[in-house]
This record gives sequence, C-alpha cells and structure tokens, in this order.
Amino acid sequence: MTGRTRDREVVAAAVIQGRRLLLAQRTRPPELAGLWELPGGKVEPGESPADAVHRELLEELGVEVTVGERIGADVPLRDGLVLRAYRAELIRGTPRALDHAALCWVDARELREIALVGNDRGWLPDLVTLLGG
Ligand code: DCM
Repeated sequence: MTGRTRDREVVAAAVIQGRRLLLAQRTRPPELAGLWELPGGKVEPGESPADAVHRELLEELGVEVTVGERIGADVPLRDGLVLRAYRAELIRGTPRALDHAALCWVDARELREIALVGNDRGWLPDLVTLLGG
C-alpha cells in the first residue's frame, strides 16, 4: 500500500474546431519524441482537472480554453497516475508550440494515419466520432 486514496490525474485536451482536432508533437522523453498527443499534463495538488486543462493549454499553447466533458476511457499510467481526456474549446489566442516541436490540425482521416503516442491511441474511435469521421 502506498497510502494514497486516489490516483493522480494527467489531463489531455481534445481541442476541436470544425472537423479538425489539434495535435501537438512531443519533444521528450526520447522514446516519445516525434509522436503526436493531445496536449496536457499533470493535475497539481489542490487543482481541479478542468483548472489543469486550462493552465496546461495556457502554458503549452498560449491559449485560453473552456473545458467541456470527458471523452474516451481512463488510461492507467505508471506510478499511480491516470490519464483522462476532456473536450476543450478555444476562447482566446492562436495555439503556438511553446513546449512542443510542432502543432497540427487533423481531420478524421489524417488522425487515423498520424503517429500518436501509445497512451492516446485508445481514444481514436471517440475522437474520430467527434470529428464526424
Ligand atoms: N501523456 C500521454 N498522453 C498525453 C499527455 C500526457 O501519454 N496526451 C503522458 C506522458 C507522461 C505523462 O502523461 O508520461 C505526463 O505528461 P508530460 O510529460 O507531458 O507532463
């Protein structure tokens, strides 16, 4: 037993505009560098998941978002972390790759073909549905 009462959460954001989803290309660690992900990061102590999505997208992309419903299934990570995806809607700014190698907007067909990080691949059917694909 570790004494923890609940898993710590890592949040990831599905930012969709029209029929395209925003993806971000990782720079680290080496085994994930070059792969694409839904941007996000760890929820800090005392922070809600929605607050964390808002903060992470401001830090990583320089945009403000409103955070919507959860999508897809929980993804267990190591060290008692769980990864969860949320819809997010851009309300201010144009996304920039402040912490990633690059950004791109993909439609359903492109999403199926791009090299996603393994943890995010289980969300593909949910994301394709959201993109009308
Ligand atoms: N992570 C992931 N998929 C995402 C976002 C994060 O698999 N869409 C994982 C990568 C790391 C952990 O969550 O193991 C923390 O992310 P970061 O390194 O970006 O802080």
